[in-house]
Amino acid sequence: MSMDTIIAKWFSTRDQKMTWAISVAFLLVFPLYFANMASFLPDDARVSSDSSGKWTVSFEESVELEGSFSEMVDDGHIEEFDFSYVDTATNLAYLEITVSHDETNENGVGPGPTLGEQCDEVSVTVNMAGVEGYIESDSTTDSTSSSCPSEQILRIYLIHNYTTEAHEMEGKKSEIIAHHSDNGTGRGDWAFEFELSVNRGGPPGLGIPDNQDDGEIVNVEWRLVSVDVSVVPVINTEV
Ligand SMILES: [Ca+2]
Ligand SMILES: [Ca+2]
Repeated sequence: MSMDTIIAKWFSTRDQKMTWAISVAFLLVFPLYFANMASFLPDDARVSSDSSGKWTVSFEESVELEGSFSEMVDDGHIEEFDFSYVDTATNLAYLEITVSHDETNENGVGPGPTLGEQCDEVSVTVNMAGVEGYIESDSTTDSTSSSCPSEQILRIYLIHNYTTEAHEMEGKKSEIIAHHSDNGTGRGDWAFEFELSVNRGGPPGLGIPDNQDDGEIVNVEWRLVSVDVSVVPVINTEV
């Protein structure tokens, strides 16, 4: 079949000619329309990918740094720990420190069972001097416990009103992402310390010596957590 025959076949009827005419018209009009779309809109309308709307906001956490250790801490002794974090590509959510201890080594005087043992006291303090900002109102930077078994959880937040529950928000996508941003906080040198005070119990009665207690094992777990924020439209209200 020659090219002339093919063309003659394509344009053989009035309907086919009409179809071709409309197709060619659209091919010409669409690029012109999209190239000049802004000029077809009212003066106060904006063509933007950041229009207002209703969004579902959800979160996925990742651990950026973590560690754990146990220390035998003597009475009145202060243990220190520190680490640095400077990566600005992540969106940091919080640092969580869990400090736990129990009473494991208090002994009665002489042979026989321990009487009236007392839980030792552990205090934790996070030093924020070397860190670039945090959310003071929601964060816990110090804690003390003498109730065994003891677990103290401290969180220092780097995002305002942080939550991992998915929720809906209205506004511009860029504003919602900014609302859940760390804004550069949390970078720098993190440091915290914990201190132990021995509590010695003992049998009741005057003149009877207290139990022996050589301190305590303190367990520390810490993790620096980042969050990816997903913002998906609920109702598209773009102009
Ligand atoms: Ca004790
Ligand atoms: Ca002890």
